[in-house]
Amino acid sequence: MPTIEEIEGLEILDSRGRPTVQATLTLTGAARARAQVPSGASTGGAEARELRDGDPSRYNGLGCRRAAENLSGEIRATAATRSFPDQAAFDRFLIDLDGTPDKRRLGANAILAASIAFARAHAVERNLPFYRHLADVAALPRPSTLPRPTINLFSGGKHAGGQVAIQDVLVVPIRATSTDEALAVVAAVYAAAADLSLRRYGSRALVADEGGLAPAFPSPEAMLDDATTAISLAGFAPGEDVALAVDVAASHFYEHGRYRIDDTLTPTAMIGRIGAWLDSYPIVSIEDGLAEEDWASWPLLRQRIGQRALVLGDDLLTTNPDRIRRAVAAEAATALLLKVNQIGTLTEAATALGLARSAGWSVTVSARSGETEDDWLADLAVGWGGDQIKVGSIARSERLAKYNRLLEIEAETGLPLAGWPRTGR
Ligand code: 2PG
Ligand code: MG
Repeated sequence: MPTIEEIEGLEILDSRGRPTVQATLTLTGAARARAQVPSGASTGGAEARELRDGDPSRYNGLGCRRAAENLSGEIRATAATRSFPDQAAFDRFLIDLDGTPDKRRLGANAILAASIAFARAHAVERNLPFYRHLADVAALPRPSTLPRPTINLFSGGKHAGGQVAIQDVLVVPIRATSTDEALAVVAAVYAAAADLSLRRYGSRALVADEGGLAPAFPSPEAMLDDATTAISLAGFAPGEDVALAVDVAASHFYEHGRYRIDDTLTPTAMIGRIGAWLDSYPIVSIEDGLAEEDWASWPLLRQRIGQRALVLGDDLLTTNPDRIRRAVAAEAATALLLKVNQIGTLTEAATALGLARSAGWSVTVSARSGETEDDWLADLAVGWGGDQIKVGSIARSERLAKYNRLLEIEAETGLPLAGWPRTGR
């Protein structure tokens, strides 16, 4: 293994105009790579902690200069001239150097940037496409499928100023057989939804944080109804050609044991409401249908809908091996939303992936609402055999960078799209 020659951190801006971190890592022999990290808005309570400067006079306290300095300073000083046998050893070094359980000292943002830049530099060194190297990092076979895109259509919750409680309604091109076809299908549904939003709400096609349309829906049901109508208007059969996925993001409207969605619902009533959505709309996946700490209710949700839709955990699991183990034991979910920055290193995220796979779960590899033009997520989703990828809408270049990279990988490999997972595990 080559030694590390240089690591540099830089504060850059994400798609919301908020600071984030970039790392550039050089190996002896000149292999050099950079990585930019994303940042969430509807973050789970158990996520690893980004380091923010807290200086109110700059970016409202959100600056990342200290995180960038930790890369150019302490991490560089300790890692440079050292050789690490593999990704796991480098990530272990970062975790130990930080010394906190949630990576708050050096910053999970700085640590993840270093972890991904290290992986990418080694892919360059090995002269391999990044997705192939990432498969090796996780000890996985060469990829045999590409992840099926699940693409944001309508936004609410924390991504759209809270005009409706649920956060995302996504389009799932279940019949498409290629990324190319999937994107064309979703673009047609998106265009139909934009027309519908104008006619129904007088809302022009201005977009929310992830590129989704965000008219003032009077209720979650109106949002689901309009999404189903848009599928038909675009000429597709709802539930046969194109289905829906919902990120309820219920942690963000959960207070004192109740769900404030419009009415204030008990967990049992919330599960009933979700069950009714599945009866009325072509929904194949429910993400964070319940709050991250409502552990007692998740198994009931799975019993109620698990035969018909994925029970996908985001805030519930935060890509955290301990939480995934607990959820597997409790039969709380059937699918993992994998976001590397929730846990902070590639190695820990690979452990999370392995646990989900051992439980027979499906895996959706996901971007964050605050993204950058970096496209490593596409390589990760391919290399790690993700069943689905969730990047946001089919608008805005921080999203399209990932779709464009998937198109490139598809053209290069000719791999087929992963089938929609069987539910009812
Ligand atoms: C989510 C993500 C992406 P955020 O909740 O799944 O949509 O949002 O990055 O704000 O946590
Ligand atoms: Mg989510």
